[in-house]
Amino acid sequence: MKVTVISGGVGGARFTRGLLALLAERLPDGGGGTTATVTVVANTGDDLWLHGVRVCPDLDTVMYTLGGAVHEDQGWGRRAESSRVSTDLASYDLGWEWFTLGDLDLATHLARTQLLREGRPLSQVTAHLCRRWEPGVTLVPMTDQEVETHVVVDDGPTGERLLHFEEWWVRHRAALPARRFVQVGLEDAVPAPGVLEALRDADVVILPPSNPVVSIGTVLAIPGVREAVVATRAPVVGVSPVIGGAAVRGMADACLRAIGVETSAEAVARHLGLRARGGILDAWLVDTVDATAATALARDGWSTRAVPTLMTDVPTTARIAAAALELVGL
Ligand code: FO1
Repeated sequence: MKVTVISGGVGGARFTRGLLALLAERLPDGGGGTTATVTVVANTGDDLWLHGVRVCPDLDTVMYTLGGAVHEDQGWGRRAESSRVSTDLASYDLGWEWFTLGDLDLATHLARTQLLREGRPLSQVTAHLCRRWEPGVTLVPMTDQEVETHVVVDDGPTGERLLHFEEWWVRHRAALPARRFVQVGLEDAVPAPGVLEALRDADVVILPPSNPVVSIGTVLAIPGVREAVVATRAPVVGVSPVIGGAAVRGMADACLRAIGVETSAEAVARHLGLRARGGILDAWLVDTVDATAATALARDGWSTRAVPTLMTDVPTTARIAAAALELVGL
């Protein structure tokens, strides 16, 4: 079975961890893993240059989470991390106190930057880093080109200014009202090698509970990707990142507000759209508290179901993944 997941950071990584546990149970390879092949197409719009190194938050969150090295409470960065280097950099009055790199994490960024400087594309660099972490999936950036999400915020009564997504998200906790999001570099971007094939050849395409705007939306904005999702023969099923009118993680509601979408399981589904009517989804899994959303969507031709969707631990997440697959007959 070929599964393709379109992922942001924490939500997508945790979902995929549960999915792998489910697949190991259903399609065991005899060594604790699975004969199924999972490709994760990850958002790289959060990426940035800092202290001369390339930081790829969502790629690293998936790699560390599936590689067993993630700082579990944070959902990003390394377990058992330290911050001697970032503290010392601050003594040079360099860096931002609101976004720091851990010492071990810095090794990943130095390795990635060295390989990039040798002329290797990000997809090959990511494959190299994954040889160490063995995430159990093929982890592919959405594109090998630099595409960075920036946020347009008010600047005085008439002006507006552009902030890198990480500054808006981490420094300002998404509290500055966002007028819109801009993917800087999008016009020169093409899908990374393997992305379109993973969507075309999949037996199922899953949209995990990642941020539908700045994570899923950014991946879909890469020229050719959305079209590949619409065209795939595989069923496309999504898991709502909104439970009971609130974003489960992060400040997805601030992103939804910026694009005029209500923070509800039903509104996010309709925003992504039913494939039969020009959208990208065939099915949408919502939480039990949003059963009315499931009913409303079902009335409009959606394949939906309401189950507990809070990813509290791996076995629970495996059950969520099973419900998502079941929704599309797998
Ligand atoms: N998030 C924070 O809230 N504070 C940080 O200092 C921070 C540092 C950081 C370094 C590397 C990295 O890969 C991620 C980091 N993040 C930090 C998380 C990051 O904002 C998120 O992973 C995503 O970009 C948003 O989903």
